[in-house]
Amino acid sequence: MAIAFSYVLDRLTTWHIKLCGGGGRGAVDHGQNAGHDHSDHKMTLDAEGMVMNWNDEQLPNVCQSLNKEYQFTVKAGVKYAEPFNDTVFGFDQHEFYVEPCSKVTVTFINEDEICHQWMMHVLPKCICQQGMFHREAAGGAIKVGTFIVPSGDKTYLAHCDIAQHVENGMKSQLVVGKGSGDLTSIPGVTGSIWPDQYAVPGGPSALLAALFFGFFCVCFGKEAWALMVLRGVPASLNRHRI
Ligand SMILES: [Cu+2]
Repeated sequence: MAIAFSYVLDRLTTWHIKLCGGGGRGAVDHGQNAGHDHSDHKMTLDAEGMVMNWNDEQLPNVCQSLNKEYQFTVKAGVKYAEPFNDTVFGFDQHEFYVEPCSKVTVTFINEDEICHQWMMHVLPKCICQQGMFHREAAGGAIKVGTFIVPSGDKTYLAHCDIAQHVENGMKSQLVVGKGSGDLTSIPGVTGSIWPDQYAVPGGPSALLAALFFGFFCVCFGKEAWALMVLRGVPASLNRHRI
């Protein structure tokens, strides 16, 4: 029985890794990262993703009682990156404000066909194992998870941890109390540290010349091209005079 259960768990894990890009460019093989062994995390895992280190009851010692409860819905998908330069992946919202000592439930909806995540680090370990709340949803899946925020004012990064997703826009900030300042490169909130460059070879004058040439060709069509050839512009194409 134990062997059968182990085999099923192994197949399910392998399926999940394949489904979510494990082992490739987007690998999140936590078990093999030095110092990041998550094998003892509290975790639910199925074909649609996983929820890790949820907490819906353990308050920090300094919190006398639960302050408030919040319900957020977060959508993930490449279409949410469209309004922002320098991004490829995105969330539909990038800021969340909560009071300290509060319970936060996030419904995470993945609208893409690839796997996405919504996770936070550096939470106190007394209320969250390894200080990390983590959620992953396969393409088209929905995952719900709950955690409790600490008593202090702090701004936390909430992001997708798949390779190149956070670097390309899949990040947001959760502000507890007054927060500790905006994080960098949050789409729609703070500017990018390394904005993409869209330089035109030759500078603005070359761009104006190209636009003028295009306008000229559109307005005069074949006549313009024939005139250029007969006038020797460009000279290398001027073979019709021979
Ligand atoms: Cu992602």
